Amino acid sequence: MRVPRRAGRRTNLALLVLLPVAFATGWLAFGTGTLWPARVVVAAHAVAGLAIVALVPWKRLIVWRGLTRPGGAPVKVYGVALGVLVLLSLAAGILHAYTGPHDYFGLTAMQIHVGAAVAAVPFFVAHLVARRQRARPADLSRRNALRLSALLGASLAGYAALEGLSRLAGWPGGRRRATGSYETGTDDPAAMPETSWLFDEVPDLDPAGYAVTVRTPAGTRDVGYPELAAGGDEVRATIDCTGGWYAAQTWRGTRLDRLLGGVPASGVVVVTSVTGYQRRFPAAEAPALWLATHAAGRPLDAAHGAPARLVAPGRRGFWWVKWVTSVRPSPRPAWWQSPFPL
Ligand SMILES: Nc1nc2c(c(=O)[nH]1)N[C@H]1C(S)=C(S)[C@@H](COP(=O)(O)O)O[C@H]1N2
Ligand SMILES: [Mo]
Repeated sequence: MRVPRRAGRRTNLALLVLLPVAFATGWLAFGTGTLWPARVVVAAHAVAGLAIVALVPWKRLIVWRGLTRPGGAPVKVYGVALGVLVLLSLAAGILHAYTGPHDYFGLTAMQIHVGAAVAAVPFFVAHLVARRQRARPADLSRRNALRLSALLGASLAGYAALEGLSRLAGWPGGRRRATGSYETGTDDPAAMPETSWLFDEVPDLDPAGYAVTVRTPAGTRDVGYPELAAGGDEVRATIDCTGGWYAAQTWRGTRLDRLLGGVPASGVVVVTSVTGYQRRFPAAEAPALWLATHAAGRPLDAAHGAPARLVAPGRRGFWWVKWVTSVRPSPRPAWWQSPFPL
C-alpha cells in the first residue's frame, strides 16, 4: 500500500510533536506527587502515548517506503532503532498501566518503559537530522490543527474507555493510583520494595552510635537515636516510588520544625544521607516533613532507612531520604538541584 504524500507529512509532523510531549509529560509525572495534578499529567501522558499508537499503521507505511529506497544504511539503522525503542516503550507503558506491575526479563515494565524512552532520545535526534525537512507554511494550517485535535480527542476517548473498562472489568490497571503506581505493602513496611535510586547500597548503621547533625542559626546539635526514637509526631503518609509502587504507612518520628527549633523564616533545608544522597526543601515546608524512626509501630529496618529517614508527604519517593545523617540550612535556593536524583 502507498501512503499519500500529504498524509505522510502530517503523520511525521504529528509524531514530531507527540514524541517530545510524551517524553516531557512522563518526566513531569515523575515529579508530581499529589493526586489531582498527577491525574492530569498522567492523562496527558497517556493521551500522547495512545495518539502515537494510533499513528503506527501510517508510520509503518512511511517507514516501508524509506527502507525500500536504495542506500543510506546508517540512516536506516537509526530510524529502525528509534522505531523499535518507541514501540518497546509504548508496549511496556501499556502493560504497566493495564496488566499490573510485572517483571519481564528481570526488569519491571516501568523500567523497560522509561529505559527504552531514554535510549530512544539519541536516535530521535539522529533521525531528525538525517531526515531533515524544511518547514512549510501549510504545516501550521487550520486543517492540520483540526486533524491533530481530532487525533487527540480520539486518544482521550480511548484513554477514558480503557480506564472505565479496567475499573468495570476489574483489570489490575483499575487499582492503580493517579500517579500510575500500584499498592504494595501498605501497613506492612517489610513488604515494601527496597528501592534505591540507582547505586546506593544499604549501609549498616548501629543505632547506638547514630546521631543526626542538626544545624540551625542557633548552633549545631547532634541528636542521638534515643531522642529521635522518642519523637511523638505521627503522620499517615503514602510513599509513591517512580518505579511504580506505593504504600501508605503510619510513620512516627519528629517533625522537622520541632527538630529545627521552629519554622525557619526563609531559606532552604538540605537533608543528607549517610550515602551522600541529598535533597533540598524550602524551609517553610519543615512542619510538613518528618524524620521518622518507626513505621506501623515498629522501628524501620535497614533497607527502609534505619535508623531514621525522611517522610515527605505529597512528594514522590525519591524525596524520602533514607539513613539521614544531617539536616542543615543552605544559602542556595531549593531549585538548585537536579529535578531527579542522579
Ligand atoms: N539515601 C537514599 N535515600 C533514598 C533512596 C536512595 O537510593 N538512597 N531511594 C529513594 C527512592 S527512589 C525511594 S522510592 C525511597 C524508597 O524507600 P524504601 O526503600 O523504604 O521503599 O527511598 C528514597 N530514599
Ligand atoms: Mo523511587
